[in-house]
Amino acid sequence: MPKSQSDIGLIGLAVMGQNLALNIADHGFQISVYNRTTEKTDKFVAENPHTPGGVVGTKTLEEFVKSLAKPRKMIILVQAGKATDAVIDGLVPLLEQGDIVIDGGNALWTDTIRREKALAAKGLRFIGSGVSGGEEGARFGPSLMPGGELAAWKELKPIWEAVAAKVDAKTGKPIMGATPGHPVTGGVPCTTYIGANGAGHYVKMIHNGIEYGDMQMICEAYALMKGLLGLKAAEMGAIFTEWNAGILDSFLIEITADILKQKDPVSKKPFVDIVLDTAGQKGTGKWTSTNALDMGVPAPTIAEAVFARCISAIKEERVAASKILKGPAKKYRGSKKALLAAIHDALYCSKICSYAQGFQLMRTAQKEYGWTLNFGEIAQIWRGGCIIRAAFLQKITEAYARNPDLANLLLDPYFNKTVKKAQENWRKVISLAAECGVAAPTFSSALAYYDSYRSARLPANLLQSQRDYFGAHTYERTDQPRGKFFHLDWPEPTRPQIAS
Ligand code: 2AM
Repeated sequence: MPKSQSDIGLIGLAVMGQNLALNIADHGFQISVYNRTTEKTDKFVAENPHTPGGVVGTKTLEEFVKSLAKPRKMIILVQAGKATDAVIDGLVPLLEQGDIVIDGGNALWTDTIRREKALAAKGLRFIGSGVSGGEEGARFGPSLMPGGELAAWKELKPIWEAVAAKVDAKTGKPIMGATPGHPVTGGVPCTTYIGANGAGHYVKMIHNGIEYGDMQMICEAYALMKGLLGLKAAEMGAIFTEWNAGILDSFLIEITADILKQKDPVSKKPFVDIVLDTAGQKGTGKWTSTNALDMGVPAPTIAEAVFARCISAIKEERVAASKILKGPAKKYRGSKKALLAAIHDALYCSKICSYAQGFQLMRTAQKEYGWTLNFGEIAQIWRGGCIIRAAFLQKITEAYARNPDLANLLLDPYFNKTVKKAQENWRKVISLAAECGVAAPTFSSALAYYDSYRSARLPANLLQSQRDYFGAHTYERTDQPRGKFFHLDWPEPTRPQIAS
């Protein structure tokens, strides 16, 4: 028997919206759905008549709003940006004080801050929730990163905790095996209150930046195996499967193993070998990198991952350049086993640096935006459901449990020890990559980050001298307290005379 009013509503029935709606209904919540194009709503409702909670189709926003129990809760899952604003503008006149609008799209966090403020002024509550895990995650358990008013979150919490991915309380590993109508129950939900206004969408953006890094780092491991050892796709697939049983155990390593073993159904060649080497992007990695530049926080590895996609995109130019620009002829002739172990370690060390950068960004952003982020919990809710889910995140949670004010992940005893032990291998890989002409931008940038971060003295003394020389930008002295600025009266530059 359907309830007279639904527990929650959802606007936007593209694949993510449909899957999240079905996930919610599978947990016994009645959900009203609305889509701008009504045919999509009708089709969706007709195709899903037996969900445990029930799906109620509505044809107008008025009908949609009226169908919801108060205080109304409604999720918007439309394209980020203008479409989200258009839907909010349509909803606002129909809502009442205390109603809760939840944006589950990939919104820019500053948009979420703006929207939360505008709705709060009207007595409405707004939650910006990151939803990660792609279509599969939305259907059977995503990682959910909600930000907004705490009281509003408490109203949403039972639904968000029910539909989120679950991890085993003891091992921290994702609990899999959900099927339509039979969701996973029990376990620890991969959602927690992140913070006020845009905090959830900010943390989702950082998740995506880290995801860019993880993906590119795996690609570099692949490029090195191929370029230095000449391995074939299937062989590399087997190596990734092996790696997935260790500390690199993660969704991205697992799918990489599957991909490398996959044959192209048309040519019967390894699937990866027929895929064109140009990568697209939707912008969240760029947002992360732009934000790093804006805040002055070093996140070079994440930015390199974005640039790696950019350079991949100029395929024709690269093909032309490949005929003109020559690299070294040197080949690797050492032990295959030793090099594979070294690539493994280089990948793990680079990954640690990339995550260190992501967490540094969040650490600075919380000061900038007045949030109090719980880094251990953030790592915890990324253990299941999302694209970067990995055993390694447990190590991050443990690091922040040891020290919630940890300045940098690298300083945690576990990560410090790991990098100390593995760095010889990491350096060997970077040298070989350079000597043999295999590009490894994120591996190399991560090592430069590590070496810079552990340097008590960088060459910026010379840089600041240059600035003082040409622009009187002043400098601080090593023999004086910080914050005291000096300027040297430099001799007139003796520029070479240009012959007239
Ligand atoms: P549609 O099916 O009517 O195109 C992803 O594109 C989802 O966002 C779709 O459900 C789409 O609805 C919806 N959408 C895109 N722009 C929209 C807008 N301006 N107003 C309402 N929904 C929109």
